[in-house]
Amino acid sequence: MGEHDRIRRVAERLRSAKCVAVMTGAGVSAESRIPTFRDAMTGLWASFDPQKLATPEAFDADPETVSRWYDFRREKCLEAIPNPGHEAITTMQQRLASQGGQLHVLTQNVDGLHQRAGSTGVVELHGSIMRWRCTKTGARITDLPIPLPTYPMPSASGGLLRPDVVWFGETLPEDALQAAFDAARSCDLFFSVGTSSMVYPAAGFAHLASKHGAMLVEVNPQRTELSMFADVVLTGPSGQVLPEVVRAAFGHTSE
Ligand code: BV8
Repeated sequence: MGEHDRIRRVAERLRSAKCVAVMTGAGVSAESRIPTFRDAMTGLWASFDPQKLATPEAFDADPETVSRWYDFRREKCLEAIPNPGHEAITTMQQRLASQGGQLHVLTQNVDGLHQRAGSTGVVELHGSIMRWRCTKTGARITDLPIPLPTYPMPSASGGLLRPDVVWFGETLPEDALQAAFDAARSCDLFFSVGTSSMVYPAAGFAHLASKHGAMLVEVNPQRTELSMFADVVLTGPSGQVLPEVVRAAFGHTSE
C-alpha cells in the first residue's frame, strides 16, 4: 500500500471517529525549531545529556546549571511558533467536535505549543516549562521574568524555584495519568506523533489503546520502538503529514 493509500485509510477512520487520542513528543515541535531530545542539544548544551540534566539529583547537585538549562529552553519555547503539525491537530479537534466527537491531545512536551495552536484540554503528561514551582511549598508561578535574573532563582518562601516538569524518576501528575488512561481506553483512533516511544509510562498508552481496539497510527520520519505495533505508519515530518491527513479527511481546511 502506497503512502497515499495509507493517508486515505487513516483519513477514512478519522472522519468517522467518535474519540481520537493524539500522543505527541518532541518531534511535533521540531519544525518549530525546538531541538528534540535525540538531536544533539545545540551550542552550549551540546555536551550535556538531557537524561542526566532532567533529574531531581542533577538539580540537587547543581541547581544553577539545571536552572540555566531550563531557562534557556524556556526562552527557545517562547520564541518558537506552532507549526502546521500543531495546527492540523487543532483542526482535527475542532472538526471532530463539530460532529459530536472528541479529540484528546496527550503531550510529553513541555513547550505549550499545542495550547498556542488553539488545542484545548491538552494533557501535559510531563508538566510545563512555562511554570516553575517552589521546592519548599510547591507553590506554582507562571509570570516569570525572561530570562530569570539569577540561577538558581530563590522562591519567596526561602526555597528555590524549579521547573514544574516531571523529571526522570519522578511520578507523573495523577490527573494527567488518569486523563491519558481514559483517552487511551476509549479512543477508536490513536496517533503517536513525533516520539521515539522510549519513555514510560507515556509510551505505554499507544499499546493500551491498541489493546482496546483503536487503530494505531504512527507519524514519524524514522522508525521507532512503536513502529512494529502500529496498524499504519505514515513516514514523514508531522508538519507535512498531518495537514495531508486533515485535507484527505475533511477537505481543504479553509473550507
Ligand atoms: C516514572 C520532561 C514512576 C522534562 C521528560 C529508573 C528509575 C526511575 C524510573 C525509571 C528507571 N528506569 C526507567 C524508568 C522509567 C523512566 C523511563 O522511561 N526511562 C527511559 C529513559 C527508559 N520514566 C520515568 O522516570 C518517568 N517516571 O516512571 O515514574 C517511577 C518513579 C520512581 C521510580 C520508578 C518509577 C518520568 C519520565 C518523564 C521524564 N521527563 N520530559 C524535560 O522536558 O526536560 S522525558 C522527555 O524525553 C520527553 O518528555 C519525552 O517523554 C522523552 C522522549 O522524548 P521524545 O519526545 O520521544 O523525543 P525524542 O527526542 O526521544 O524523539 C523525537 C522523535 O521525533 C524521534 O522519533 C524523531 O524521529 C521524531 N522527529 C524528528 N523530527 C520530526 C519527528 N517526528 C515528526 N515530525 C518531525 N519533523
